[in-house]
Amino acid sequence: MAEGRASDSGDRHATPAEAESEAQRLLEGLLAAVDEELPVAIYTHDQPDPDSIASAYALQHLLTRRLEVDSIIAFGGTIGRATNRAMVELLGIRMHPISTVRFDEYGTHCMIDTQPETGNHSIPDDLPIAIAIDHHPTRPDTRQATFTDVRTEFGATSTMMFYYLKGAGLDLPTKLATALLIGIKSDTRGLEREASEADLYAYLEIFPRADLTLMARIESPRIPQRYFEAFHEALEVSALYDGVVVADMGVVENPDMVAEMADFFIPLDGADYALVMGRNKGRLYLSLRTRSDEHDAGATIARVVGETGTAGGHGKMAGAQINLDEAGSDVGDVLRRRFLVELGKDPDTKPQTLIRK
Ligand SMILES: [Mn+2]
Repeated sequence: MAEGRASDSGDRHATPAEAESEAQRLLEGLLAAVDEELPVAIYTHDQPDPDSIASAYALQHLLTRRLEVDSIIAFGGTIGRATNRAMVELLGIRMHPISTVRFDEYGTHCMIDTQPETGNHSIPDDLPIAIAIDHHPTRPDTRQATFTDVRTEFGATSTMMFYYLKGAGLDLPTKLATALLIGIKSDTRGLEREASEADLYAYLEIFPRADLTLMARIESPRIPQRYFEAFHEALEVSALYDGVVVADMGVVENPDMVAEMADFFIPLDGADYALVMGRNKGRLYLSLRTRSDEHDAGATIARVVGETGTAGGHGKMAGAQINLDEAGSDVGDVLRRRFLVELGKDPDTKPQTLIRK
């Protein structure tokens, strides 16, 4: 195994027994980090995905049932993907835009599926974080939360939360079970990507408790027309460079579209990497997917953006953001070239267009 891949699939060996005993051991520390006098705020990363939504919902349930504290779930950016919106609406999960949160009304600030220094959230830098639970690699410079649980051997934070709920002896209400199932399923792409035995076991145990009809409606939502337009644009600008799809979509209506297109391109026959870029509200968003073990997605995208932005992710999927005020107008091209060099490709390769006119 190559160096610098400590976080990827080779390490995903968590067993259900380990996961369960570890959750039991950590549970009291988690609960002790909560100020029971005031409501709790739980923050997901920006453009929350099903795993972050489900795990925030699970943390809310745990705190309600064990401590009887009130809590809110807050997110930055937008809930863009139709399936994520359907998840929130059909499961009745209340999510507050972080811009509406008055931080001083909450006694405990929790981050879930993200960490302080990742740059993929909208939490003020000086906010004291009591609880951070995540499965992405720990940032070397992560500010310490009172309680931190970062374990990269799990394919989903939803899996970690499942074991906390189990460790606390709590039942899984149907909607929460449905949310967690979708969370695990989507972060591991149906248990195929970076899933450990503990993820699989959690999935199997949650499965009979979930509402599968509701899950199907969430996973196959109605799609707005503008989505098809964005799709069309992404196809038109996409190019194939020696096993690498690159698509710079220009301005996108919501940043989630960038990740969605990266997911769309990666199954392409002959492609091992898909990098999609899009601009929204002064920021450039990048999303990388890989099908190869040769380059770790998280480490690669971090090197591509370097000091110019923030990056995060793991073995097979990663994202980054750059502030466009600090970048040149040719930033898309610069990043594309740097990315190809990172992969050991010639940046001057003439690309094939994906769609023949
Ligand atoms: Mn996740």
